Amino acid sequence: MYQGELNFDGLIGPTHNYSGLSEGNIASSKNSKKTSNPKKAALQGLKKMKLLIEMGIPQGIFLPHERPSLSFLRTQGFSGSDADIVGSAAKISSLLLNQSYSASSMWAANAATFSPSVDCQDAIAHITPANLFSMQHRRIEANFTYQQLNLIFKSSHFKIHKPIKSTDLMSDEGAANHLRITNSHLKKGIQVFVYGRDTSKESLNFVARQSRAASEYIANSHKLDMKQTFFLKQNMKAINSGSFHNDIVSLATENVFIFHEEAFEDSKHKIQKIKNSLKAQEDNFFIEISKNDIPLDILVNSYLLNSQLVRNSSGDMTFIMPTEVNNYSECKEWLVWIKENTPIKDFKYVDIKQSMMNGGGPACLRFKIVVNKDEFNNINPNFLLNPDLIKRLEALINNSYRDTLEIKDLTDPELINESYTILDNLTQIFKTGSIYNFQKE
Ligand code: SUG
Repeated sequence: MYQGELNFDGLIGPTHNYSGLSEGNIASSKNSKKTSNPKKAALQGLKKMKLLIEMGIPQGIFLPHERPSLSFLRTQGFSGSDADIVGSAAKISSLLLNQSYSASSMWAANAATFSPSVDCQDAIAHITPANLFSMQHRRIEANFTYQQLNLIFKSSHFKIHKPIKSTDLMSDEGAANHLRITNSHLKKGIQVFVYGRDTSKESLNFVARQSRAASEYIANSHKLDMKQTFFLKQNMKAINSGSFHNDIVSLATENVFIFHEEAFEDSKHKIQKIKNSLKAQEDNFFIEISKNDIPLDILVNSYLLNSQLVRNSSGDMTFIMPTEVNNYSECKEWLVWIKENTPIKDFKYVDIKQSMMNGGGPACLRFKIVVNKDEFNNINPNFLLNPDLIKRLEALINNSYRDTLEIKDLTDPELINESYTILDNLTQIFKTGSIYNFQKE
């Protein structure tokens, strides 16, 4: 029976496209209106999941959300048949149509925030789905994420909260702005919440997506020990350089915490406070990347820290990075130093270019949790990847996903049924019964 880290990746949906919907996300803007390849995207994502399984780390999977979201378009005033709704949205507002088609639920790091039971004062694991208030195309993910979490995690062992009510002051983007430092996964840890703004407005070039009030709300409702909980503010420079989530400029796994010098405001002082609270424990690796070694813009372009850092079977750590890291000599030099001076001894590179072009690296694609054996037993096994499920998913993707999707294709009424048929097949493979609106109507 397993205990420790496992990850849930979002299966990339059949409508993956480049609409340029995320202001402040440099890759999303740069690749706006390019042609996407949903088939390649989904296979690349699956291949990354297989790598984790090969390393002995169980891998979970989230189903794609219903796209197009006709219920969202209805709330915007469109009505009639499915084709009427899409047709009139296409005429009146291509932005609304594109939002309704976004496959952004693939970035599971934004699905929710997780606190393992060992950190929570009521000794139960807590999960809060993100309300994703800041971006309209992402805000529509929250309800289905809540439903799906309830399908996967048994309520006897996991407390699934409702997403925080969406307001400007309560803006939550999930685990992408949350870190946990501990000597080993199942020991009590320190939780660090990273937020972009204290108030509803702040003078930035880009949106600061996570609000402090939302982070505090989650820390309280997860019943965390406040002596072991910290709140760090993102440095404005980091947000303005394109770090729209903190997981582009820092990461933590067990006793390794890596962060860029310019990731946080008042960094030296705040990090020292975290270090002090760890005093009694030995062997912590707090690794600061200086701007002289890797300037912020190179860190953001390479996605070096949007990587998965996992404990491997030999007891060392493996760093799973996007292949793009190889394009930057600064990153390569830093990796040489890392290998010599830290427990990170093994490097693996994954090609997830289709997701990267929308600003989603390896860490964005996964929702990391830590469970004990009893909790692992209370996860719905239908959502855990195994060789048979991989084969069935590969067959479905190869047979029914498109290999090109242009933005103008989103106006094609045929795409509605095509997407829903694939989702319907997925519910059969995952044995969920009817979970999408189109299956209930
Ligand atoms: O929210 N991109 C996502 C990328 C999320 C990355 N997640 C983490 N850093 N954890 C976002 O900006 C682009 C959609 C488009 O342009 O079509 C998008 O939503």
